[in-house]
Amino acid sequence: MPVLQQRGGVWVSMGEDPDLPERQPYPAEDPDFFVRRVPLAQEELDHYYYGMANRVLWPVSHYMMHNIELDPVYMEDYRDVNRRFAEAVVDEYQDDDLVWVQDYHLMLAPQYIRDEEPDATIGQFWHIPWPAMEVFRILPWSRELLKGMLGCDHIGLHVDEYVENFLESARVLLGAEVEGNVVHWQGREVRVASHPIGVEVERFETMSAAPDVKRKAEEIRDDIGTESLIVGIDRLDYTKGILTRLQAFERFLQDNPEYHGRVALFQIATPSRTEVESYQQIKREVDEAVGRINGAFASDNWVPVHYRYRTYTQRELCAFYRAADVALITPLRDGMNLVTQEFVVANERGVLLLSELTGAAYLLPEALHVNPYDLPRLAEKIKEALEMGVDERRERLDRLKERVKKLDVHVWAEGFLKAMMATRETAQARA
Ligand code: GDG
Repeated sequence: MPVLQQRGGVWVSMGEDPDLPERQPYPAEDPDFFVRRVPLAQEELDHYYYGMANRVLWPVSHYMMHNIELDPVYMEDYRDVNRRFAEAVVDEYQDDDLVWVQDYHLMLAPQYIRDEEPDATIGQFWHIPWPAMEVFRILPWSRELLKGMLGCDHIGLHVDEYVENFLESARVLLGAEVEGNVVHWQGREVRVASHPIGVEVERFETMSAAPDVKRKAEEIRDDIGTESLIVGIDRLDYTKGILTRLQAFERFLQDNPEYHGRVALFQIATPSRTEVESYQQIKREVDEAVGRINGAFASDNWVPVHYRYRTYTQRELCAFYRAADVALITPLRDGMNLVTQEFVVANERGVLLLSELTGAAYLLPEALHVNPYDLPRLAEKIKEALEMGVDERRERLDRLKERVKKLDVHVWAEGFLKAMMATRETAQARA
């Protein structure tokens, strides 16, 4: 949104509401850019979005093999919808436009666009992990999907480890020649690079310092009433490690009775992809774990786990970030994890306990890193975080703030667009 507001352009987006117009200036009164919708029927939404994107590509990219549902119908509609996105882009395309494709929902669109506009400058950013080649190749359509993406000139992923996985996939599965970070493909060069995404730092800084947010943070702490507060904020997704986090907290309470009554975990889980069975299942498991822990440990004046299954405004989330002594961020896999960065910007004295299986962990060495599958260690780390001295907290958080500032989302967007423009200049110089 901020990039389009600054530069203008057309946002080609999925249209779920058939009553909305196909093309619309945004905002209506004083437009910065246009929205072009690709309308999807319910069945297409089920197969393309809930099917191929969220039952196939999402779990495979997060190494959640048991959640993959391979149905050829999903792939058929994925092709059709990608083609329609490509048609809409080609329809909007003007010479010298940059085409920036976002994420795993549109792996085939780059090549479809290239077929119609061979000279277009096309880039794609991939927001989730790129798995090891040996995992990606499980997909019956792995080669077709890769070829689709190689219609790009520039492909961005969060960290070098994902870049290496992508390059290896292209080399082994397609037999493509890979030289440094360039894939030579059908007479073209495709550059693959890390572009770690950030948050809107200034916005979160300002929000966190606002009097209403400060007041709300104090209210949260007063309401909960414990000496220490641990906070977890996630979409309710099986990749986010909410269940293992609860199990580790349970173990921590079992091992450390002296903390009973003195610490609480506030877990916000935002409803997400509720049509998908694996999401319904993780919700049931989380509900059950919360009930079990509170049933076993709560007393008349202490609730160990406060659990909310709902969405909050960004200001409210910011108050939770501020209120926390410890942010407990334990995904089983995560491309980056922006909650981490938002906490670092908004908080002033807390400890970041972060899964080493996130993109963020590669970039934030001063966090307390933990393997979320290692429950006993995770339980110990919770104690370590709670007991960390004021000086060490301050020192780590200051370093983390410096790092997160450099990752700002505007820096990310500028960096990606610059890389695409450099590609275009090289191509023009050659022609
Ligand atoms: C994907 C990748 C990568 C959450 N609940 C509410 C709410 N949120 C906001 C958070 C944060 C965002 O949603 C979640 O971002 P994450 O990065 O943590 O996770 P994904 O949604 O899985 O995002 C991830 C990201 O793309 C970017 O490339 O980092 O790895 O999986 O900003 O604050 N926002 C509001 N109410 C909520 O209840 N307003």
